[in-house]
Amino acid sequence: VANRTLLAPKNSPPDPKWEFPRSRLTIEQVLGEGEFGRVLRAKAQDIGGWSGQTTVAVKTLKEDASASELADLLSEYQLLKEAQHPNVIRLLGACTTSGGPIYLIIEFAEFGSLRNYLRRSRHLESEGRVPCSTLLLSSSPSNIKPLDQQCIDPIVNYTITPRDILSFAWQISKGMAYLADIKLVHRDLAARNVLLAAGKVCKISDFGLTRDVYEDDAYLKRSKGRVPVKWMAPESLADHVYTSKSDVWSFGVLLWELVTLGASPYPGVDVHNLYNLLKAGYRMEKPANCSYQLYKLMVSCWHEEAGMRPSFKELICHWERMLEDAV
Ligand code: ACK
Repeated sequence: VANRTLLAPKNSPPDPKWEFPRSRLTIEQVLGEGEFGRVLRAKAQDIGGWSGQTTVAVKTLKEDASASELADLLSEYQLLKEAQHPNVIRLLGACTTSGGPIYLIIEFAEFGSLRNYLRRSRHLESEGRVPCSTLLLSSSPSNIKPLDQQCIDPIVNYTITPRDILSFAWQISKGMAYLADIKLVHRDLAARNVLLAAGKVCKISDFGLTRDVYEDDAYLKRSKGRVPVKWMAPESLADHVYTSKSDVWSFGVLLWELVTLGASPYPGVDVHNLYNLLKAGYRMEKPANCSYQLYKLMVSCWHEEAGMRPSFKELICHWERMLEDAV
């Protein structure tokens, strides 16, 4: 028997612009599960302006989810309605009527999460199956092998070139600059929360913790269990202050994840010691295969003073310059 909290609250009328009939949705398989959420792959009949069957992803809650997780999902629903950008995951519809679980229907990203994609590409490397591997971002574009030297499909889909890394950073910065513009603070930016769609297009996702920014540009967090400590800025850890500049800090950690092909940040550091280490000036060191130029940008995102960190708009300019140089 489904937990009542998973069902749509009876007193909230469905939004006619987004409500999608459950009868036109066919659930196919579970793509993944978090602590309280579940992502399913499904086929939707005539959705998002397309006629016929479209593969979609469906976000829902697990049976043991609480009222606060339901609130997060509903808040994600509201925020996704507002966000329209090629680098932000697109909402296609929702099933919120009584008689079933709440479903958020979002676009399907064929490569899944960026973190898993990065890790998969690493496995191919270690198996010696990918000829265009080493991420010597510090050197010239000569380490980007021409297409004909890459492996054939499907492996080629998982190859990562230095240019891809720059492109991912650029795309994520564009999506984040857009969110900052519409006054949304993500609060959980990490490689696990970016999806990779066809054509290696990055889509910022997982708005469960996202909030509208208050007038003073800071958000005071509700007390909650899930805290992505290793991605959090010192002011968020100490005072629960979240701004677009604390998102920039998280983006710096995401850059480190990109360059290390999905490694876990601050290896060996206990989360309980992290705040004191950061306050004492400790930062992650430059990964071996990372250029000084890229490391400098990463470290600039980790400036203790939020105001001294670059904005996402400034970061976009840096990526564009670096991408030009890498041609
Ligand atoms: O790396 P993955 O296969 O990609 O594992 C996670 C899992 O669900 C739990 O989040 C996948 N996932 C989430 N949203 C989507 C989506 N919109 N399209 C495709 N896969 C998704 C994610």
